[in-house]
Amino acid sequence: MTDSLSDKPVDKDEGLQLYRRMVRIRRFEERASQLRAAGLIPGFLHPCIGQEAVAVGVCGALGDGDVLTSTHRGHGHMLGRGADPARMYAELFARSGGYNHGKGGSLHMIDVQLGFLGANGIVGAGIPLATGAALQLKRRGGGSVAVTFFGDGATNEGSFHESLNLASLWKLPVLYVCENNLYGEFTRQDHHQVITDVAARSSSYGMPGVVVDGNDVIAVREVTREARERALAGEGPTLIEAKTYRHRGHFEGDMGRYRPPEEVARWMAHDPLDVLWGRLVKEHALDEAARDAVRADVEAELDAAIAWAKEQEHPAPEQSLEDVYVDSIGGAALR
Ligand SMILES: Cc1ncc(C[n+]2csc(CCOP(=O)(O)OP(=O)(O)O)c2C)c(N)n1
Ligand SMILES: [Mg+2]
Repeated sequence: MTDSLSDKPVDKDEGLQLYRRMVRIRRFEERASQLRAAGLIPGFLHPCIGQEAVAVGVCGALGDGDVLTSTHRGHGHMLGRGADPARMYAELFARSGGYNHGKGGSLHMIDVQLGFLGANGIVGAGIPLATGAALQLKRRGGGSVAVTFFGDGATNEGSFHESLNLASLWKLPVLYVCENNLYGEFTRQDHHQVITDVAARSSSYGMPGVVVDGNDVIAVREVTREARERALAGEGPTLIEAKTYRHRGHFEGDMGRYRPPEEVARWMAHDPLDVLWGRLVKEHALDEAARDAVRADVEAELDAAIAWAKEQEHPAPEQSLEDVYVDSIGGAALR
């Protein structure tokens, strides 16, 4: 198991692009929170605010043919992969223009064209899906990898252990990315597992395990690149543990009061957006005006996305059985 920190200089344009992507995720979710409070979004939202560097760092190291599976906290992963915020908002608003035609919501968003094989409401369920996808990628002759995001809580699921075992045995091109935000719902990590570093679990499966500062987007991108190269070279999977923290509760409406205030304060002071911006200021002398310009740009993009999504219709009742699996007494029918 190794630790990884970024010490290489950051290219200015690349750094700005990564910063912009993180701001887009943060503001997408902050605005979603407001829109939910205003009654536009039915159903749950699990914000990843505070964890943006994992999504952006990992996705920044991937190729076009790579595929990903996500979790219940998946907006950042999907935006990091390049999804259209307008179609995501439409999905959250339960409108036909959404990624799932308004029938899936936050927990089921998918864009196969982007290789984004779906958010997932079942904890740990994306892990075997990515492992299976990696088997298929290998059989097709290589050149691409599968990536799966999951939380610390998910590493107690059988699906995690079974997947890592087979992927290691078969040397599958898959990257296991654990976003260790120190909590599974309302349960602190030391109340649900005795280890501190989830990456230590890699040793049981004979694969490398890497701990990375999950709030340092450059470091995350670096370890992902290395793991991807290893996978493409036929050397098999890597378990990456990104230490991070969610700024908010488990879902919208949970105030997160089970967390010690000093712990929250410590992590808020290590905000992934500020970590990167601090480096850009130090290395490229960027000023507040440059930061404001990025923010204004993202705000305008999200204004347009929300306006478009609000204009979309809800699916008509007669469309209820389209695009879904339907169990009927005579067996399963797929429309
Ligand atoms: C199989 C399964 N068990 C329990 C739940 C309820 N549940 C939803 S999120 C969650 C916590 C997951 O924690 P973690 O994997 O650390 O992800 P995080 O929420 O911290 O991102 C639980 C237990 C579920 N959705 N699926
Ligand atoms: Mg967690």
